[in-house]
Amino acid sequence: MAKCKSVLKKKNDRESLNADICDHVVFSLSKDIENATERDMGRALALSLRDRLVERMLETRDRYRETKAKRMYYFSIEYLLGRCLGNSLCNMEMLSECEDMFKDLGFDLDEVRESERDPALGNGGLGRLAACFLDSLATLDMPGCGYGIHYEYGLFRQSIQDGYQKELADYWMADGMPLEIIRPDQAVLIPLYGRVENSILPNGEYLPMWLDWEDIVGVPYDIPIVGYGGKTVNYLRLFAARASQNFDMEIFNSGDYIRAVQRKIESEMVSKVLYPSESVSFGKELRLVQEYFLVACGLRDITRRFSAQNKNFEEFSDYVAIQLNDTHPALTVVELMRFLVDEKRIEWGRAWKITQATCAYTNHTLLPEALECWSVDLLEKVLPRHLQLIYEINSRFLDGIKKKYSEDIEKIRRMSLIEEGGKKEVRMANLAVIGSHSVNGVSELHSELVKRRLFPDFYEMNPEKFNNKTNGVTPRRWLLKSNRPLAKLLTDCAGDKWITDLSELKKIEKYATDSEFRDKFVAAKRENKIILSNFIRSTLDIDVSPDSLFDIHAKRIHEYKRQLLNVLHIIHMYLEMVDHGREPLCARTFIFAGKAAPGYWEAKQIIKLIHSVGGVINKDKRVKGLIKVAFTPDYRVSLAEKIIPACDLSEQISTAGTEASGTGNMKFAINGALTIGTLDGANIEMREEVGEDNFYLFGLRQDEVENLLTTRSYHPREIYESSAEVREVLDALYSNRFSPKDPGLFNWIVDKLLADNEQYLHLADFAEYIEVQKTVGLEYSDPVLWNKKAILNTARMGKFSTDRTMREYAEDIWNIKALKNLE
Ligand code: 26V
Repeated sequence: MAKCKSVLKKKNDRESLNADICDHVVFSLSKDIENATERDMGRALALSLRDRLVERMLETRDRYRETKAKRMYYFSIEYLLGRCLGNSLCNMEMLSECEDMFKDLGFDLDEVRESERDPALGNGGLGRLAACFLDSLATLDMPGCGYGIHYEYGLFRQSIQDGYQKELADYWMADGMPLEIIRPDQAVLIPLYGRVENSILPNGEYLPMWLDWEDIVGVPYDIPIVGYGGKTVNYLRLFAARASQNFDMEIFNSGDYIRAVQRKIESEMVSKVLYPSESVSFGKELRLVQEYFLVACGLRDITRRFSAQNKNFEEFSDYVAIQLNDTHPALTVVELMRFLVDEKRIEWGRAWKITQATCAYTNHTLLPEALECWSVDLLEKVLPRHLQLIYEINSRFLDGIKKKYSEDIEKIRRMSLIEEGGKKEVRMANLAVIGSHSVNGVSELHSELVKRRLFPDFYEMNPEKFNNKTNGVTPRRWLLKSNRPLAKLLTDCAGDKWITDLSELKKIEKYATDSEFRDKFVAAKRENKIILSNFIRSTLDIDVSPDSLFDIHAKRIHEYKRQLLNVLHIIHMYLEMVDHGREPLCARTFIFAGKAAPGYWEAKQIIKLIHSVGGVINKDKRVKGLIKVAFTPDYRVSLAEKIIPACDLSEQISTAGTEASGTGNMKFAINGALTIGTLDGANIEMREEVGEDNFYLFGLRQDEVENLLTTRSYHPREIYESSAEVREVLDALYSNRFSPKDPGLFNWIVDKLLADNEQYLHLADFAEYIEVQKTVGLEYSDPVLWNKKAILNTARMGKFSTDRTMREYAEDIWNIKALKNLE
């Protein structure tokens, strides 16, 4: 526990804030206060907020320094922050006050907030998890900061033309980012390319020298991360690539000015754009350079901070923990070895122990195509010294295995860092495992599969390394800020402790059958549904009724997430109605949202399918408006904040054993949606918590899936032959009912679903999915029953706060402690 020595000068009362905003309008924006627009006021507010955050950030830094606290650095190639202004105001407990103040000044703060661009520096779950972690660390007063890349272009924006996804560039910084702080004085120099010269010192010591490298500069940009209550402000440090001064020297020498500037521009390419996740990106030189850039900038920053307080690198891991968010920053293991061995001249065995004690690795996917490998040739070109080190690490590691397991050649081949087939490649996952003291998965099932399916040999050798850390989400952004009607109701009935202790919501269990509470709960949901209906009407020109069941599937488009299964159900409902005259048990609005990787053809076709099916159903008079389908484009954090609070039924229907955890599933349930889902990822633990009566379960279990696939005994054509429902749906697709102008467009889907051993077993789960969906319709028609279940979902999701997740990492992996500001 530390005592705060600095006195905060900036006060949060209305008068001080008002004065600061006016000052910023004049002195930062150079405008007269009378002529300030809404946008100017928004910027001035952000700058005034920044002043307050900076003060607290300096205080937090002093607190950590003075206590010589061990710090955790989260290394992640992606962060999906979402808008920062509202969230920071909310955590500073200034949001309502600012809203009132803006209203008095004649402005609408909601509109100002709507105009902020989302920094979309991530693809999906992995990046958003990192952002939730940072929020929780700051809220828990823990010394934990994020390191990443300051991409100029974030994840592409998605527009829809004629039902097809079109990608647009995301220049998120167009209006500047008022909250960030650029720190050119802390820039670091990163070498790349070149060659290694092996020399021997007179004393016989081997001295490798990395020569003729090119260098780029990493310039840090800090985004303050304020914890709830405003006491602790950590930061996310993002590095932007800049050309080094050495280029200017070359310009002077060579006289070829334009070519030299060209090279300057090329070196700044490193942080130009975030890669959208898809397997084809492996092998791309620029991506490898990005990964190294993050690691090298991060480690230089950390070692510099460490050196300022402690000269003895033998003690490094007593003060520093580094969490590798998937394998993207796995080169940390090699870069830290290079630093300790080459620069600090620490003996190899000691250096390896320090590296392992510092690093820990989280796996986020089981999909084999997503496991990173880098070709030896590319590594040799970009990072020649690192390749040497990788060989050395591997050879010592394999020596150990040989000693332990003598001559099990197959085992040695599997565990080697080098894949020897055809083109030699380095397996980044193996590197991350052996260079870390902890390897974790992100849900109980996933962590079991990490041990059994991904790394059985490593698990056998070091079972103590492997552990589970079930994901969570931050209740601040995903309930307090994004669902204010529900948040208010919860606070009114259970007090406000839930904001930092989500398990407090257990207190509302007793209201599950209380009609007064239920009415208010329903009213809050309805308010959110009206907002979303209006949004859908105004952006898509689709009329949806807030009284219908909102059935929502929002996540990246991928075959394993089975948006196709959802569409098959919609088609089934439609055919039931128009071909058989059987009306659904309740009116439903199917809402989809999600981006497809630009190179993932099937996923893009699924987006087209959703639009085509929606196009036919939405305008078919026979449906009488009982089924509606809407695809809300450009899914991103700010859109998720609109969609999730309005959901009745959350689709979490991946094939068992494919979704590592999911975090959208948690956001929906906390906001009072019921889940229809498989026993996959964190669904399993959610169902345990909310109770099996309050979760719509269907589908094969992971072991059944594995059995079908490994014995190659899944023959979907048999299902087609024996099930009239399946036949009708697939025949409708094949007969161009949803693609009259484009015959054959969706035939590939039918062919794929009917192919032997179709990987995601869509048809195997179809019948049960349809059945359980019927139960959903039936129960939605009974509001007392439905809302009891919905209330119990909100009440029992306490486990899935990232506050719990972060406490577990802090205790079991990082060994870091909370350091409160006691003022
Ligand atoms: C997926 C794919 C699929 C196609 C081939 C290339 C490729 C590359 C990467 C990925 C997934 C990236 C890792 C990721 O985002 N995993 C997600 O992490 C979340 C946070 O732990 C977790 O909730 C999700 O289940 C998991 O998919």
